[in-house]
Amino acid sequence: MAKRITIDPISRIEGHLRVDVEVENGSVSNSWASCTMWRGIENILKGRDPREAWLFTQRFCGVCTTVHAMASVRSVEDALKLEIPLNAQYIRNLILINHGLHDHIVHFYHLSALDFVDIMKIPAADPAKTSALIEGLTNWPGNSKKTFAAAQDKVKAVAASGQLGIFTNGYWGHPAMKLSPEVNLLAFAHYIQALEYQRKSVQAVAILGSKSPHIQNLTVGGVSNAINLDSLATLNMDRLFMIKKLMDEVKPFIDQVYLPDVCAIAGMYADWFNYGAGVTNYLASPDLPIDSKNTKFDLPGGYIMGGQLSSVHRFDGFRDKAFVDGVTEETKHAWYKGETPLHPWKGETDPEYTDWQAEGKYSWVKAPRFQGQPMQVGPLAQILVGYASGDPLTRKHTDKALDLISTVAGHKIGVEKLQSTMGRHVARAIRASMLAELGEKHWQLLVDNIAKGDVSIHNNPEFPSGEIEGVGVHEAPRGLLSHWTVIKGGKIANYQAVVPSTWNGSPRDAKGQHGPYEASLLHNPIADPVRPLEAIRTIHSFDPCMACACHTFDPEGKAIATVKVL
Ligand code: NFE
Ligand code: MG
Repeated sequence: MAKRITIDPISRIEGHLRVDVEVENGSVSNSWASCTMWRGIENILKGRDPREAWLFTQRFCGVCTTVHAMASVRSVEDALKLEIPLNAQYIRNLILINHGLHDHIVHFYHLSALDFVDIMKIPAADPAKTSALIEGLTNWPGNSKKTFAAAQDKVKAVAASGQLGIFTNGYWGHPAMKLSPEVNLLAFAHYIQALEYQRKSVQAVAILGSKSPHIQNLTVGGVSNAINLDSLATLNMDRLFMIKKLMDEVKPFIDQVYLPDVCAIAGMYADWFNYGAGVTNYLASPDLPIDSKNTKFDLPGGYIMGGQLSSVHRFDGFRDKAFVDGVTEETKHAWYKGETPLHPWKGETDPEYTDWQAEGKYSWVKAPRFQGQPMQVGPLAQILVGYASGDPLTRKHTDKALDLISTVAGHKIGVEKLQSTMGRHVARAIRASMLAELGEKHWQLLVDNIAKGDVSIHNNPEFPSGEIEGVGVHEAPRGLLSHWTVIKGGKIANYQAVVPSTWNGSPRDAKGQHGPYEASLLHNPIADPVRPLEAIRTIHSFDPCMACACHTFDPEGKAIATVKVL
């Protein structure tokens, strides 16, 4: 007899996610992912000026605000066929890179590492042994015995107080926790250091974007960062070097701490390369354009169906025909009206709440499909598309990571193994190391372009009286983001956001096909149904953001909590 476990809310994510799993013989046999809130910002946009849509859309989320600003201006620019000055492309790219770095660091250390790291084992660690473990492997100054002893003292003080604060409700002592006290201490010391480094990346975003979250510097047509090297009030060498300094500090953290930590933990938990593959269709967008017309990119995009890396299709730009023609959203199992799959330009946002129904409607997330199939998006999709299509930067960083994981695991872990719960963590760390390298490149591109005397930052949009359609895509930290806009007489006639967590957190479609979260939970082991740590590991590996996914609040404010976790 299957036992139903409801986990509501899933915490250490953004927004409100409920997951139900049925467990039979210690393994998940059925699953549902449900987003329990809704806002309807897409409806608020109707009738508004397309030049201000980005200010609204970045309020979809409190985490990836910039990405919705970027996708929004790109959608309007696409409709207008507007070229973007090089300086504006590079400034935008630097924002996206630094935002991505902040996001990936936070996701690993603060939102998911404690699924694998048992901090309650730390008091038993020997800080000298922790330091000896990695001696000679990196030059990172934060790996001394003294640093580890200080981190251990923090944990001891918290434990002695009897009040675990933010560490209450963790699954400490769970049988699926496997690390030695020394490795737990290493990861926790880096958890504390990571707080400092994620902040540096946000600072770089804020210098260019005027603030973060919710940047202020975009325009439809470019950016508003006036460039004048002789002025104190504009983007000048002083500001540019502030950004460079921050990136120069974060890159070693990525290369010497984040990536090695993920690879070490992955090698020690190598069994997690065998669970959580779920939907093995992958979709990613090209990004970091390096020309004004958006035809050349530093990050590759495309799609892979059925896990067949040999059959990768690359997208040739933001508006690849296969992509634009292939996307629909459906609502058979989502709390919206309508049964027919709709292309986003024809999309509707018409709520119809029914309560949670296992066979009926059960989520505020729509079900996006590509060529009728559920698709997994995120760093894993991007790394697999890049690797399979021979992108040199992706290959370089991926091979380095796989070597390290294989050494720790004691057996070879190939690229195909990344199709798993652990693979999503590894892919995110690989992507971060690529972004850190590309940050240096795009900073130099910007400085060199300004040095040529080019200070152009904006091309003026002009709206025709007829109807035009645009799509704005961005490879956000959680994967492919697309904003679809229809403009009539200079006003927004329709607006739909198809967001990374909508793809991954999708409910079943009309054919009954599970979305990626749901599919990835199937066959996961569950050692203890009262403490379903393994289900949490798999869900967290996607880095869910339900605020983005449903763009909201349950009008009923209904709590159905059965299990709560850290
Ligand atoms: Ni709210 Fe987001 C990212 C976007 S995920 S975090 O990345 O877009 O749905
Ligand atoms: Mg939407």
